[in-house]
Amino acid sequence: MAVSKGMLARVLLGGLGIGRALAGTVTDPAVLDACPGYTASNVKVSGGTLTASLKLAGKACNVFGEDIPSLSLKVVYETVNRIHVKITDPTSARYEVPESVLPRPSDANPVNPKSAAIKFSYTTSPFSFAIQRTSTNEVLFSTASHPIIYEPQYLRVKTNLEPNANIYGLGEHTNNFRLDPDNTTLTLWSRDAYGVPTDTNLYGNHAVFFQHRSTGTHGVFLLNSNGMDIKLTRGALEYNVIGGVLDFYFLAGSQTDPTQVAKQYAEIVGLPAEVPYWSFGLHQCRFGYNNYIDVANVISNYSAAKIPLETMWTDIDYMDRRRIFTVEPNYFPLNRMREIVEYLHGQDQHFVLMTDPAVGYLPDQNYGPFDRGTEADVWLKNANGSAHLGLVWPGVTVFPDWFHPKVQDYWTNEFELFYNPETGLDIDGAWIDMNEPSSFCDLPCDNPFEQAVQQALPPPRSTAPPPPDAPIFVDTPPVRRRSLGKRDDLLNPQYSINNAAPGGNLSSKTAYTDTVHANNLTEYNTHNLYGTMMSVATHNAMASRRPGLRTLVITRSTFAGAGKHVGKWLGDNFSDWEHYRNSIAGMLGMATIYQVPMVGADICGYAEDTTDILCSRWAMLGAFYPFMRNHNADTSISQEFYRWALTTTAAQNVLDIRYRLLDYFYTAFHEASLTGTPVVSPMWFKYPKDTATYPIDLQWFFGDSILVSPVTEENSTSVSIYVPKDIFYDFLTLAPIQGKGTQVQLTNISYTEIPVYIKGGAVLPLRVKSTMTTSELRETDFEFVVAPGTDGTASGSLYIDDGVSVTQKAATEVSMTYRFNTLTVLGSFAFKTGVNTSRVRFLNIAKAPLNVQLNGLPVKKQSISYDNATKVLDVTVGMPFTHGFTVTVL
Ligand SMILES: *[C@@H]1O[C@H](CO)[C@@H](O)[C@H](O)[C@H]1NC(C)=O
Ligand SMILES: *[C@@H]1O[C@H](CO)[C@@H](O)[C@H](O)[C@H]1NC(C)=O
Ligand SMILES: *[C@@H]1O[C@H](CO)[C@@H](O)[C@H](O)[C@H]1NC(C)=O
Ligand SMILES: *[C@@H]1O[C@H](CO)[C@@H](O)[C@H](O)[C@H]1NC(C)=O
Ligand SMILES: *[C@@H]1O[C@H](CO)[C@@H](O)[C@H](O)[C@H]1NC(C)=O
Ligand SMILES: *[C@@H]1O[C@H](CO)[C@@H](O)[C@H](O)[C@H]1NC(C)=O
Ligand SMILES: *[C@@H]1O[C@H](CO)[C@@H](O)[C@H](O)[C@H]1NC(C)=O
Ligand SMILES: *[C@@H]1O[C@H](CO)[C@@H](O)[C@H](O)[C@H]1NC(C)=O
Ligand SMILES: CC(=O)N[C@H]1CO[C@H](CO)[C@@H](O)[C@@H]1O
Repeated sequence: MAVSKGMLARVLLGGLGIGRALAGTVTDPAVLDACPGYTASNVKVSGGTLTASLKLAGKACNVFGEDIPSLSLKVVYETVNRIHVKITDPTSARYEVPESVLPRPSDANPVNPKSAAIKFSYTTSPFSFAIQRTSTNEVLFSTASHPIIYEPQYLRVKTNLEPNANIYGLGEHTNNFRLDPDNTTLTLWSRDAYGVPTDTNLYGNHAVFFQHRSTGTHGVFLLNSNGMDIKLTRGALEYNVIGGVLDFYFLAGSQTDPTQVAKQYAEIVGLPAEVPYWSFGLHQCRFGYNNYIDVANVISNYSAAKIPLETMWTDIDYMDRRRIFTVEPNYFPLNRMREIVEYLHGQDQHFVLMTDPAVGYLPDQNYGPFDRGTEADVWLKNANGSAHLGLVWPGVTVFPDWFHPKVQDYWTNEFELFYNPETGLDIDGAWIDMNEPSSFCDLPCDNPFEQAVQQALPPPRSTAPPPPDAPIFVDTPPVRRRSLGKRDDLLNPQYSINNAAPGGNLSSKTAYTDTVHANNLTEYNTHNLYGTMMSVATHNAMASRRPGLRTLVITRSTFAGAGKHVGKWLGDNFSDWEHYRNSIAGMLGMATIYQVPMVGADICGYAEDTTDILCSRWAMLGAFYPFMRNHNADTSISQEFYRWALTTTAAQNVLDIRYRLLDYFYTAFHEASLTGTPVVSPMWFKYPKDTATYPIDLQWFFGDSILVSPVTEENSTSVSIYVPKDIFYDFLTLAPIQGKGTQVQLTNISYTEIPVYIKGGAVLPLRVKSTMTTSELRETDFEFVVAPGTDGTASGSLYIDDGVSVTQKAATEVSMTYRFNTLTVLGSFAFKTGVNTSRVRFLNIAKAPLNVQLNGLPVKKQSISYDNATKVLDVTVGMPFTHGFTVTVL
């Protein structure tokens, strides 16, 4: 969460209004295009590696500093699908993203360019380069006629784009999933972006885009953590970067399957971490639970409403004066909180607490986390070596320096002390916020102490303390390198990125950009890495508390590669229909493109008041986010799903679907962790030739085959959806729906229903019923639903393991194939599930079968039923799920 009540008006004014006008350098394209660029010489080609020298080709234009006279170019065909193009200044050690933060794939074994799917070509004078698809010579990227500009604090590369180019990515943002190619500026600079306004920089930084054409999909990743504006103007895409080096990865993608480009991107930034099985259950949180009784009552109320609550969360409310690693002794007494955690664990439920990076600056107050960090000297420093002070929830704060060699030990130790199962709060997952890092201090922030008083930080409690001994759960039913040269102006680079923070200053509402880390790197260069580095440290601290167990860590700020360690929520949105809708694009950006698949927005909305209808619709939409959490702000009305009858029913209905699909989705997540295949995808991923799908970001695939098409307008009961030319099946009735490649108007969709279709060609592994916890779900029988595609065949897979261990001793891996009227289920059943295959349902069976065989033997008539209205054939199997089987329909 970003702001307290009193701050809101001011932040909105500063963040969205007067501030913006000052931010952002407007550059005349003609001026930049008139720069001299470079001339290539000394070109050497050896196998899949090309090197060259680049010399300034004319009079320096010095637009935002002095043009660097000579550069080195290195091009490596790293794989058949990836070309690495890197341009550096050989005379200086410019900042580059440290390998410790983002390890690079090796470029030591280049492939033969003749075997590569894409090729690099260049012109010598002026130097420009292009990437083409080898098989078709299609140009994928070309800097022709746009000179490269390379200055100490300004880099510019511009590529031509065809009209109406389909570009996706370059986030984090809340723009449409398909970016407006004619007039969009995307700014990458981590920002505590309350209300996540469109067209501004937000929390995360992922300078990668996928471009899709009916002839194929390719990707471009700029590995650079400095602040930047990426501008899409009619006919071009232009990078304006205020530091670092030009370090591009070009990905061939594929001419037929967009999934390939996602996998190729994962080869660079890393595959996503697996998360515990339970983390796909329902999570509940809010900012503004006043005391331990509130927390206990929410748990009880979910249970009474028969809505399966898997994990209870608590926001900063639990902290003593908002200091991390403390509990408020009267409102959230440790013994009572421990009782709550024990109660949850006793019922196979889970508990997560928020941890912020900023540590209260509290010398001589026996505040261990500050004293121990000071002793270890792990704080981010001002240029003169003193600890840099910010202003966050507890008042004046210091910030951990995630580059410090002792910071991991410090952080792990704090986690072990406070989150100690014996003496503290035994959390199952971690939630990390404010890690841009966010600071409330207004520039110049000369006196944060004074501002702490003005802004009333920490804020006083608004309610009286509860009785210390209130009964709870009474009637509850169970359930790196050197830094930039001195001449760089770390506070005021000449090119101003379009930072939306008040005044546009890079240091606004965050740590000063001239602060330095232990390895001498500056915040100027590494700001965009802060949240991801905290993520890694937190992941490691959790792993150290719970050796061998997978971790669930949910962060706000991310950089490329974050998904390898943590998940992410989409930040402080509003309880309104626009944010309900654009959460889908936000999720697709993270999960499909940036390889951060454990993602979701705050369901029912964070700020402002939701309504029963919005919350019902959002509960259902959010059940198809990978990470499903209801969360809201302290000044909003309560919005737990049980607050309205309508929402209770909507949540029950959709959790029934989500939980039955949980193993299907878990299998998709496992696949993602092995290959980078996205766990959710836009429609064009599945229908890459169908141009009608390219702009769609209100429908998506959850896993490989579940098409979700929510109602999108306020209080409406109808929606116009696109149904591709393919066969689908209604998830609830299982009746076939023949898509014609047209828009279809669905009407009379009640506030407790969401249209969910199965894409033909899938065999879905479902649990036969949903349950109140995911552990109980794991004891529930399976059924298989065979949904034939237009060619009459179907297939699917199922992966099951213990759900919690990093290393698995045994896993069950099953494939399901349906062809020639026979379903074949086979594989390894090494992980003992202890459950049965209850039944198999075959969809779109034209007429009642004469005979059904299980493993070649006839099935008794009473075990077969056929519904000629829906064309569903239901075959009771009732066999232990310990070995393969076949079912044949004759
Ligand atoms: C581009 O977008 C900006 C910001 O939304 C707007 O002010 C401007 O008028 C647009 N320009 C064009 C040519 O559409
Ligand atoms: C729990 O439910 C009771 C009964 O409906 C209600 O009075 C109370 O406000 C609820 N409390 C919370 C924290 O949800
Ligand atoms: C060091 O720099 C900080 C931030 O500019 C300033 O507040 C502080 O007074 C300086 N300390 C000393 C000892 O000069
Ligand atoms: C940005 O803030 C820093 C720190 O207060 C200050 O030194 C610098 O001059 C500011 N830049 C602008 C453009 O206001
Ligand atoms: C950081 O810079 C200081 C001063 O230039 C130098 O003494 C120190 O060794 C450097 N530290 C590292 C880790 O490079
Ligand atoms: C939608 O419904 C909510 C309550 O259910 C109501 O408050 C809101 O005014 C309605 N909106 C419109 C546009 O009718
Ligand atoms: C709308 O659906 C309800 C039940 O879901 C049904 O009773 C009603 O007849 C339907 N109305 C129309 C106009 O189809
Ligand atoms: C289903 O089939 C039975 C037997 O052939 C027939 O009597 C019945 O009318 C059919 N029902 C429908 C809805 O087609
Ligand atoms: C703009 C915003 O709403 N913030 C997050 C909240 O939800 C949207 C969609 O819900 C996400 O895309 C945002 O990142």
